[in-house]
Amino acid sequence: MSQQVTVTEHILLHQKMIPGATGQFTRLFNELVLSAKIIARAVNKAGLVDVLGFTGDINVQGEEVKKLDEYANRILIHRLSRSGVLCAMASEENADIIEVPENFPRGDYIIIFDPLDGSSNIDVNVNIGTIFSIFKRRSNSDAALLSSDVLQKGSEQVAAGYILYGSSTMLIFSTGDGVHGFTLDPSVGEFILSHPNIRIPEQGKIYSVNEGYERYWDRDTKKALSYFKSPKNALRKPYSGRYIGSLVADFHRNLLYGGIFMYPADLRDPKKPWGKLRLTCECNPMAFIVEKAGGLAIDGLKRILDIEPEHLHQRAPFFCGSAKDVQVVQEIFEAEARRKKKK
Ligand code: FBP
Repeated sequence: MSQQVTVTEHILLHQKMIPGATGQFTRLFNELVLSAKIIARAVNKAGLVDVLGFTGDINVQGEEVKKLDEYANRILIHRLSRSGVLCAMASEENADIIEVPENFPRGDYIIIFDPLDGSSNIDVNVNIGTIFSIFKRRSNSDAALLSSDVLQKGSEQVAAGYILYGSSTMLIFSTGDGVHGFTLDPSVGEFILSHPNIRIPEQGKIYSVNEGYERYWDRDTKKALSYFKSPKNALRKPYSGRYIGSLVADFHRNLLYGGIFMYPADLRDPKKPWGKLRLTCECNPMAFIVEKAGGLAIDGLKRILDIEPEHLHQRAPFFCGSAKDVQVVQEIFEAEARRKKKK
């Protein structure tokens, strides 16, 4: 029987490699893994229990809240509070920073999460996921927590990843040294290492974007799309278009096959010309993963992980995937920026 490595073993091995490690991270990760198993159980039998449809509430994003989204959010907050190593949490579903209840010990870690990504696909049994981003507080542990502790640049993440609830449940993450994939074996209830050291192909062959919004895009974004659809691109044939509408699912496919995911800025609402995806709980963790796997993530011009967040629910244009594909997009945006400068 091949050597089966569980995620807990993997994290303990990682902990051994960190001088002065306290075990705090392992305890946090154990609660995250337990939350994933509980949410996966609800997702797997969603059609049989009352977790489909809406709760009737509207969240801080102005979106109708899905029951499974609310359930996943509750499970994560409940379990993570009990890790005893957090000083704060933040969720896509909560307007403000979530305090750790007084009656639980606290630590120096901060976790930001999107409890259930791909909410438009929840009720139709299409892949959805949970996305997480982990930081260490910067201010002194004895002092009051500062918003700058939570609003750190993505490059300061100590770990990030996602859980994909699909034909199988997978956990993909990085603590900085490589990207690793674990598959949940329901028969033993353990996440087993199935995809060690994932590397995204340098050259992609797939583009993922909601072309339904093309009319609202700027000229650079349209130019980028026509590059991927042109037989004159580096691939010498049009890329294949794939769009599931769940960031985790589209990202995961491109991570393994190579390609580019794009959620560009658009002018549907001129007051909000920066696209849909949230910098702190969607773009930053996915950018961390793709970079550790050899890819790139930009907002058109700037590296996503270098963006200084101004507020918790800030949105950013997102171009992410195989290095050569993202570089093409960056060159198009930079050429336009140079042209404008010359004017
Ligand atoms: P949620 O986290 O609310 O699901 O929003 C994010 C998301 O669903 C992404 O997973 C996906 O890539 C995108 O929105 C789909 O948006 P659109 O329907 O506009 O293409």
